Amino acid sequence: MNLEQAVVLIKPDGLQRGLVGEIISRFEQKGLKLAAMKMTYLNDTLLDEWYAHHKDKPFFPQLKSFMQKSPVVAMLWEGIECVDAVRKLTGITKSRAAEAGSIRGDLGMSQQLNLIHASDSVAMADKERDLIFKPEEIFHYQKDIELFIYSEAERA
Ligand code: FUP
Repeated sequence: MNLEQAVVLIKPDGLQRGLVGEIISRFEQKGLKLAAMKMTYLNDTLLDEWYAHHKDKPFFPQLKSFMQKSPVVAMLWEGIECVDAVRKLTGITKSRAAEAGSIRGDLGMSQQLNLIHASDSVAMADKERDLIFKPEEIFHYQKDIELFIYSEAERA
């Protein structure tokens, strides 16, 4: 079983627009398992690490300032090939061009105010999980419904 975890942040625009419940529902309804969730402020040091690959881009200062406009809701979702599944639910970066049916495609118009962040690889997910969650904030529990979410072969 290729169990993965993916970090999702509901960004300040998602929180301010009252879309927290709607966004969580999308991941719940998909059949993913919630392993951690909290509200937090993202400080400068964390954002420099988080977006290290964007630090020389012209939009970086604005992106950082936007991400600090309010708290964010940080979540860790778990499932088989979860990173890819979460990215598909998220949609492409520019919300107004994102696929209908995706969170960004259904709920947003902006490229920067694009509602959520989603880990883009397993390696990034691991890095982001360690940056945002303490080990004791991550929960390991049985979810019996998984018998009806994955086949026996997939769960083996
Ligand atoms: P994504 O993985 O879809 O969140 O997108 P990227 O890693 O390419 O970009 C990270 C964030 O930078 C985006 F969510 C929004 C912001 N961004 C801009 O503000 N302007 C740009 O031109 C590109 C990205």
